Amino acid sequence: MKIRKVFSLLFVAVCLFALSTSAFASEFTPTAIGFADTKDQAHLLTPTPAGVVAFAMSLTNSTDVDWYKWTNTAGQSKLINLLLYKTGEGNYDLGIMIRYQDGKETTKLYAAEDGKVRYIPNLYIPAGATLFFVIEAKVFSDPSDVYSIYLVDPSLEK
Ligand SMILES: [Ca+2]
Repeated sequence: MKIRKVFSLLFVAVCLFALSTSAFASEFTPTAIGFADTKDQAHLLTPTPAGVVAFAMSLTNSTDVDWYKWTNTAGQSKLINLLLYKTGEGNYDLGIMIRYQDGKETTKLYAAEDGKVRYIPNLYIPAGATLFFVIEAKVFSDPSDVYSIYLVDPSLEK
């Protein structure tokens, strides 16, 4: 009898957790709808020192994409480390494009898959060039899955 009570309490606790998780998901979703859906609407980011998250967001559904950009205005070339990390079950891809100062652009190139991480170290961005990158769902699981972008300029002090 006592064990049954413990189990029923556990069951209630699990239900409460599930409820609060879904409440979070429905609350979170509207903020991500329509965010940075095209390259022209890319959200501007600024590189940070190593270990600092530049931005965190979520995808709304399997067809949602989020574009970001950064223009190198330092007057000299930069070596940038770009990393995507994601919580939850889904699996997200990281694609990059570089637009050079004369307007020429690369095609979209994808970072190699490494579990929940996509990592491109030592990305050479010439002066005046713009780095575009996009987060796409390879496998979409839930809109409450949060991804974090690390856009690191190692020459910056923390
Ligand atoms: Ca979006």
